[in-house]
Formats: sequence, C-alpha cells, structure tokens
Amino acid sequence: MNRVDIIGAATTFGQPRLGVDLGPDALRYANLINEIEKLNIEVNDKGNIYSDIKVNVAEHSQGDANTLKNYDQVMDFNEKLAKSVDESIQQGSFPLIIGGDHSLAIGSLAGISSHYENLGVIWYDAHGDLNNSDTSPSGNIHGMPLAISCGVGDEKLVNLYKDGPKVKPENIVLIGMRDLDEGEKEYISENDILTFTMTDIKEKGISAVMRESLEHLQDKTDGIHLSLDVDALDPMETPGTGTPVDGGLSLSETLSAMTQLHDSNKITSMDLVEVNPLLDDKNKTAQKAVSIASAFFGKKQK
Ligand code: Z70
Ligand code: MN
Ligand code: MN
Ligand code: MN
Repeated sequence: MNRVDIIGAATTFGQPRLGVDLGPDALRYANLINEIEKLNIEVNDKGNIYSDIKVNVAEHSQGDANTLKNYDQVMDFNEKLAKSVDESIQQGSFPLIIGGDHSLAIGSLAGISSHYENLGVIWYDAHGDLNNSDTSPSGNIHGMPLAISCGVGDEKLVNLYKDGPKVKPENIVLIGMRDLDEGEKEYISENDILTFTMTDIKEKGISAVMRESLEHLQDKTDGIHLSLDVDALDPMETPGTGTPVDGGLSLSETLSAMTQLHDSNKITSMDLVEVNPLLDDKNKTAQKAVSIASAFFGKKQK
C-alpha cells in the first residue's frame, strides 16, 4: 500500500466503559501517524467520526441484556463510518480505522464490502463478537459486529449502508479466542468457522497459525480485512481496554503475526480497536497498538 487513510472511529456506544471514544486521539498521541510515515507510506488523517446523538453519561448503556444498548447511536455512527471507509477505498487508499469500541466493525465492514465479492476477515480478538440480541449476555453491541456482518441479528443493523450480509462465515478466521459465549460456540461450529483459540496458538505457534489462516483465505477471497481488538493481547501488555481476559497473546507474537500479514500482501483494510486511555497506564496500550500497526505496515523487527 502506498497511501493510508486514518479514520478515527470515536465511538463508545457498543459497550459501557466510557473513554474508548478517546482511543483514536490516544493512538495519535502515541505517534501513530509519524510511525507509519517513516515506512515511506503517505498518511492522510481524516480526523474523527462521532455520532450526532451525544453521549449522556447518566443514560449511557442502560437497559438489560435483551436490549441492544445505545441502538440509535450505533446505527447513526456506523452509517457515517461506512461512507467514509467506502470513499477511502474508492480513492485508492488503504483504510485504517482506529477505535473506538468494536461495534465500529459493523460500519467498516459495510463500507468495505461493496468493493469485494468475497471479502475475507481475520478477527484477532479474545472474543468472537458473534452474539445477537438473543445470545448476548450483555446487550453490548460490540459483542455482535461479526454476527451482524454475517447477516445474523437486528434487521436494520444487518442491512446498514448496503442491503444484505457483508461477509460469509467460511471467509472468516478467528485468532486469539479465549472468551466465547455458548451461542457463539454454536454459531462457530454450525458454520464451520476456522478458529484458533489460545490453546491452539500455544500448541502450533503463532507463525503456523498465521500461515494456516492465510492459506485458508487467500484462494477464495478477493480481499482480506484485519480486525484487531487490543484485548487479543494479554492484559499485562494492553491493560487499557474495557474487557481484558487473562492468558492472551504477547506483543512479540503479535508483532511477528503482523509481519507475516505484511509480507503476504493480502490485507486490504484494518481496524485497530478497543484502546481505552481512561483505563490505561500512561498510554502504554496505545503505544503497543502503534507498534502493532508499524509491524503491519512493514517495520522490521530488529
Ligand atoms: C461478550 C459480550 C466483547 C469485545 C468484549 C464480550 C464481547 N462476549 N467484545 N470486548 N471487543 O458481551 O457479548
Ligand atoms: Mn472485539
Ligand atoms: Mn475483545
Ligand atoms: Mn512493504
């Protein structure tokens, strides 16, 4: 890629922990743009997208597990994000969507999908984000974007920006899984989604996992989106995130995974999500996320 568009997805509406909407600026303060420019890539920072519906702190994420929390905000936000992502691809740029909570993937995948017949997705996360309002234990939409993108869940979210499913389950690979809900496990096995849990990664090693992931996707897809949730890493590495889960990937494993993806030349867009500076230790999580992005864009590990 020669030109990267940074799209700040300043949303907190997919989950209850306020501050994840400050993630895009935390990444900028950790020098994201300069670090990518150093790799001889032209970077165009498109600024932040916000929902027009403002956050009311007292009312944020109210409701029970059967409601889709902050539904109107999530809809409104993702419509705008999808448009921006679509325009970046039309203009020949690589979209790097920086979040923001993972509900933003509803919009990023919607914007990307019109450019590909068979979009592949690598979901690098502790979680599957494959819930719907019936299976969700929380009602938090950041636990649902991959299911919604596959056409499962609320009709308006499924048809957001462009009618119909955006991704086919057979074109998805899940990496880093260690906190899957029962309904998600059922969806994964019913649809035969290639899944690498932390146990699998420890057995095979990250480089075999990345190689198998690329082999699974490269012949049947015409583009591959990487959606990277920083909670895929161990909380010792990335404490500044809303739902840390012990037993995660190390930074060094993730850097080598990113180098493999870079060298494959197959990845056509990326989300970098769930950085919450209000939960962080001196912006350490954003700094690690910048290292991850740098490796992905071709920085060599010395
Ligand atoms: C849980 C749910 C989740 C991200 C946490 C958690 C989902 N499965 N997603 N952090 N990014 O509420 O659906
Ligand atoms: Mn996630
Ligand atoms: Mn997660
Ligand atoms: Mn290169």
